[in-house]
Amino acid sequence: MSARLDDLLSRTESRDAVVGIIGLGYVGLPLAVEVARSGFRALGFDISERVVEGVLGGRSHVQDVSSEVLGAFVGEGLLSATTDFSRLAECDAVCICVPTPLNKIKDPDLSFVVNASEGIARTLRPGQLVILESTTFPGTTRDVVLPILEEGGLKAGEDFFVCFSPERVDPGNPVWHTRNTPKVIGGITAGCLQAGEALYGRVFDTLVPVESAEAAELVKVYENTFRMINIALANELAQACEKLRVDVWDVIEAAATKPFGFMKFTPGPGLGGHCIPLDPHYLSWKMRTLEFRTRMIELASEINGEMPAFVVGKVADALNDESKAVRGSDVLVLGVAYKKNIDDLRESPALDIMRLLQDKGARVSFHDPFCEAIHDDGHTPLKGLPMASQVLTEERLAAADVVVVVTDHTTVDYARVAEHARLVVDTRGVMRRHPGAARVVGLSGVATPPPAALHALAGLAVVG
Ligand code: SAJ
Repeated sequence: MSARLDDLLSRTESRDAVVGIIGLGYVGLPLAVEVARSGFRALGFDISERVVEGVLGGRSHVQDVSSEVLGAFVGEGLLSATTDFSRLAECDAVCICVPTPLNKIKDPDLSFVVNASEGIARTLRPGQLVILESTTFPGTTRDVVLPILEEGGLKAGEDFFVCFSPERVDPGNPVWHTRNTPKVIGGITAGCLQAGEALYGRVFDTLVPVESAEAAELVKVYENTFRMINIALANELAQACEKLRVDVWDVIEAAATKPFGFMKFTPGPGLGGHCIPLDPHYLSWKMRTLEFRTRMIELASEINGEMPAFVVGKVADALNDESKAVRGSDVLVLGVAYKKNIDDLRESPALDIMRLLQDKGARVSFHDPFCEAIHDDGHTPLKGLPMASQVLTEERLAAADVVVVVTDHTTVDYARVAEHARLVVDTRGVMRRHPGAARVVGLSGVATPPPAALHALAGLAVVG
C-alpha cells in the first residue's frame, strides 16, 4: 500500500481527517451534518455568502436539516463553512455536491463540476481524496474531473485518490435519510476505492462498492431511468384506458395486488422534479456520443412530455360537455408543485398545463398550500406572473368553471372540493374516494355523466 494511502487511512480511522463538502444544498448540507456526526471536522464550501453565513449562524436552509442540529455541530466546531476555496488545501477529503443541470437542448451542463474540480486542483496536494456525488453521465469522473485534477502533475491512484458516489437524497422522505440510504461507491483505482470506503464506511450505514467510477455513475442514472420509463408506461396506459373507457386507477390498483413481479407506478399530469426528467438524458446524451440510441429513454420521455397537453384536452372536453369553451373559462388548478407535499416547482407539469390553458384563453389561477406564489423562472412563461396562491374557499370552488387537480397534496380537503366544485378534472385519482356533487372527469374511463346526460336519463328537460 502506498504511504499516501496509508496516511489517509490512518487519519480517517483516527477521525483527524478534515472533510470538505463543495455545494451546501439539499445534498451537501445533509452530508456535511452526517460527516460531523461521524466525528470528522466538516468544512463546507459554497459560492453563496448567504448560504455560508446561514450555516455559520446555525440556520438551515435545507428541509431535511434542522437548525438546532446544524447549530449544535457548528457550535462544537465540528462543522464550518466558507466561500474561500483556497481552504480546500486544509481538507484530507473533498466531496463535490454541486448541480448538474441540463441545458436547453438537454445536453449536460458540467460547468459547476468543472469549476469545483478546478478549485480543488488549485490546492490539490498528495494524499487527498476527491469524491464526486453529482449525478452525471458515465465517464465524467475519469474523462472530465481527472484531467483537471492531474493538470499539476499529480497522479490519481498514486498521489491522490478519486471516487464517484451518487447522491440518493430524497428530500422530505420520512424513512430514508442521508445516513441510512445504501451508498454506492466506485473508484478510479482499487486504492481509490479503498480510500473512499474508509471514509464513507464511517459516515453511511451501508456501502455498496462497485467495480469502477463508471459503474457507480451508471447505477444512479439507471435507477432514475428505470423510474422515468415505468412512469411513462403508466401514462401510456392512462391514454389507452381513455380509448377503452376503462378507469386506469381501477386497473393499476388491481395490478398492484400482485404480490410478485409487479411494481406500482401511477399516471399523472406529466413528469416534474430535478431528477427523474433529467437524469435519463445524461445516459442518452453519452450513448449518442458512442453512436448508440437509447430508444426506450427517448420514447418514454416523449410519452411523459405529452401528458400536460393530454390533461388540457381532458379539461377542454369536460368544459365542452357543458357547452363551455376553454376561452374565458375560470380554471382553478389545485396543486402546482412537482409532487405532493413539497414546495418545489422545478420542471413541474402544472406550469406547462397552466401555460397551455392560458394560451387557449382560459382565466387560470391556482391554489397550492405549499407554494405561496409562482415567480418568473425564465423557463415557463406564464401570463400575469407573479401569481399568488388563491385561498381555497367554498365560494372560490363554486365560482370556478373547472377545478383541475394537478398535484395531490394530502393537506387539501378533497371531500370539500367534491361538495362545492361544479366540475373537477382529476389527474391524480384522489377524487375517487370523495364522491360528491361535483362532476368528476378522471384521466381515463367513464367520468360522472354531464348534467345534460343526467337530466336526460331522468327524463327531465335541461333548462337554460
Ligand atoms: N410520478 C408519477 N408517477 C409515479 C411516480 C412519480 O407521475 O408513479 C411523477 C411525480 O408526480 C413527479 C415526478 O414523477 O412529477 C418525479 O417524482 P418522484 O417520485 O420520482 O420524485 P423525485 O423527482 O423527487 O425523485 C426522487 C429521486 N431520488 C433521487 O434521485 C435520489 C428518485 O430516485 C426517488 O425514487 C424518488 O425521489 C422517490 O422515490 O421519492
